[in-house]
Amino acid sequence: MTDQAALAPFTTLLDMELGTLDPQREVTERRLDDLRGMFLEEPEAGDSLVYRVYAIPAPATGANLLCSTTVLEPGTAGREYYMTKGHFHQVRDRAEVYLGLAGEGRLVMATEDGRHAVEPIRRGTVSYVPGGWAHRSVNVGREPLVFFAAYVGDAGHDYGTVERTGFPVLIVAGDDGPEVVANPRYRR
Ligand code: S6P
Ligand code: ZN
Repeated sequence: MTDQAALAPFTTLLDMELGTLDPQREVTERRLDDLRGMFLEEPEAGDSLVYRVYAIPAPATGANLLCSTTVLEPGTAGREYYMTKGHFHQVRDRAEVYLGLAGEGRLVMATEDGRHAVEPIRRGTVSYVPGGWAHRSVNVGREPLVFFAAYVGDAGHDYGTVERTGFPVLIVAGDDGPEVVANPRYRR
């Protein structure tokens, strides 16, 4: 008997504007303190909420899909917009799909050999994150950025590599809106 056989079908109600789930299960909160060292300029206030992840738990096996919504608050630290920590999947070739639900954001992706890509996130965008690409979302708007993600269940998360190297580019607030600039601290 595998986990798969033990899992009965179920439905979750997703609020497409707020990103909340009913029933609510696991919620992970990230505050500015959890993002220390990730912004070029250290934010002053330590306890502001930056994002919440609402998960739909399933067994973390390659036969399952893990799904979640992320609600990323608007705000800036220095010129950088609020963002997620960002990660590679521990099992590097595991892919992910992001479906934009509300707000205005960017999905920043990077490979370990230094290539990068920046895609929009807004209501209706479906972004494919291929295996081997680290991914971080950035809220460039004034409202919460809300998106749904689904990924292969045994992917796992490697936060350490991104913590060491950073991403090749940053998304900063320019005079005419968001700009993509080289990250002076990026180390491959
Ligand atoms: C999981 C997926 C998302 C993120 C979430 C928070 O593979 O990419 O659910 O976990 O957006 O970002 P992070 O980088 O803190 O996990
Ligand atoms: Zn991921």
